[in-house]
Amino acid sequence: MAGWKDGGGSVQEKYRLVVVGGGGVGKSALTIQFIQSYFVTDYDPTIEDSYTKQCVIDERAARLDKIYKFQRQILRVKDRDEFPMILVGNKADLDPQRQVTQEEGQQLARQLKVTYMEASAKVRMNVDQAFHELVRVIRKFQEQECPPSPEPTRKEKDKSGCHCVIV
Ligand SMILES: Nc1nc2c(ncn2[C@@H]2O[C@H](COP(=O)(O)OP(=O)(O)OP(=O)(O)O)[C@@H](O)[C@H]2O)c(=O)[nH]1
Ligand SMILES: [Mg+2]
Repeated sequence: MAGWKDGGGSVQEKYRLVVVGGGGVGKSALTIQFIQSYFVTDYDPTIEDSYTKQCVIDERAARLDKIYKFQRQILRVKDRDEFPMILVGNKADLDPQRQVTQEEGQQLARQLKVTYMEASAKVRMNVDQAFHELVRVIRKFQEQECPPSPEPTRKEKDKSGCHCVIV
């Protein structure tokens, strides 16, 4: 997280969120629904994308073992045993064609020690909530890691990192 001051003199927090998951699970659709509030029906596989959105939060599936691999890789790259993540099961509007039950999703999330949410980019269900929840998880993690000090050093301010949401 990096902090900067806007024109009004108040400090705004900046979070870098990453959406990872298998091809076609709806990572772009969820992100575009969150940022631009519309549903992309076409499937155009992403090579690389990034988006920016300002918002105020609280005033201030394919095979499951796919997911283990993502978490392991993120923890390895971050060189940590824990990192802020949530697990999101997208395409909840396609309930009759469900391949992963809610219970399986919840069980996996318990094993990964992360929050589980079901969402739908199509009907805009739990889209904002998923991204907002991730920011809350990051905030909690950062408070535990480094309780706020009155004057962070420049070096501390520059320690911005990525925080992940898994689909
Ligand atoms: N019914 C339904 N379709 C969805 C939903 N989210 C995405 N889709 C569709 O699924 C397809 C793939 O969505 P993308 O968002 O492009 O998938 P992606 O995870 O970004 O895929 P890659 O970039 O290849 O990794 C598109 O045709 C979307 O319209 C959803 O919540 N419900
Ligand atoms: Mg994509």
